[in-house]
Amino acid sequence: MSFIGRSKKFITGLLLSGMMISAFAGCGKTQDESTQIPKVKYINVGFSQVGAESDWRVANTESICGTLTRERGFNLMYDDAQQKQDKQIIAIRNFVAQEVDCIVLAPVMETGWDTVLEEARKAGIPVIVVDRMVDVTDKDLYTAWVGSDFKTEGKIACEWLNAFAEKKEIAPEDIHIVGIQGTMGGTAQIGRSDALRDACILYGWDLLGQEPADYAKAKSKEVMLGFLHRYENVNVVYCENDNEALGAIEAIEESGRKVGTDIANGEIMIISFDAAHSGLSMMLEGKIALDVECNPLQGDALCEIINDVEAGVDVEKYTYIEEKTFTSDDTVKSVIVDKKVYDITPLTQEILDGREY
Ligand code: GYE
Repeated sequence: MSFIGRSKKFITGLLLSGMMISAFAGCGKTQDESTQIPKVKYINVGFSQVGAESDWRVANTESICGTLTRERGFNLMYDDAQQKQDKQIIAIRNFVAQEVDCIVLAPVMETGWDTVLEEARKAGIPVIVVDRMVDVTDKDLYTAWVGSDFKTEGKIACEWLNAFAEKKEIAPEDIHIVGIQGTMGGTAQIGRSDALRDACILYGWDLLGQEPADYAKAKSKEVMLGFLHRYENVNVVYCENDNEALGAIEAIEESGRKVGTDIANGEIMIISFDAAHSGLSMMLEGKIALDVECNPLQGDALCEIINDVEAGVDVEKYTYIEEKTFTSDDTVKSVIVDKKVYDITPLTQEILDGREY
């Protein structure tokens, strides 16, 4: 279905959906620009993003919005759901009403998508899922998915901690660890939290507690202050993203403790995910020991998939984005997860300066 053939309906849709029009005024477009009717045949894409909760999310939005541009043949409608699933469902229904060519969904959580994705399917609109996954009974409700292997990210972090402890001759029962979790029910949280729980059982670490902080710095600081109050012996903090790591560091320092890798002598080690600029800067200061990258630059892969789908070309169902792991401490050079070797790169200023986000 081309956009030109149904522009009248599209205009009506836009006029009816005042709420959506205001939401589209993101992604660097002005409201007027984003609602302008394109004169040439663009691919109309509706993008429902989780929110702007973290540095990762901001980089992800910039990557997708910076790729699905007019110059590349797209007319992008962007909706920020402020971390609310019901807002995402409303956005998808509006995209369907406007008969977009394709819907891109970055779901806040895995469950609860069957009905609305069925509505998109009935309207003949392909749905591409990005970042976290959707847990639906019929996998054909979405055409493709692009994102990261979150469970593997978690396993890399835990294998690193195990190898680090062995090299430093720290007994497993002397590892007193807390987990600061992401938004509950999203694939990133599930994968990373599960990996930690599994490793604690496998290696015999003392898991003091796991609590959610929605990937946000302020909430994480609060959670960490609570942990410090309850568990004087905590010596490792497993933060499920960099913003949480920044909050945990503030809490630790304000309560008079020191962050670092010398956990046998009272320091508290921070493990984090994303490898955003903010997290890696803290690593260069020696405050984050390990940061497993979660690459938010999904725009190019997504652009290719949408073009293929529109051209009727078969696409891969799952596309994983490449990622690295960085450390402030070169004790461990690599780890093996599910028989694959993952290098652990000691971070330098030069590496940080050369990164895109
Ligand atoms: O790690 C976190 C973000 O789902 C991978 O969500 C994403 C996570 C990311 O807010 O920073």
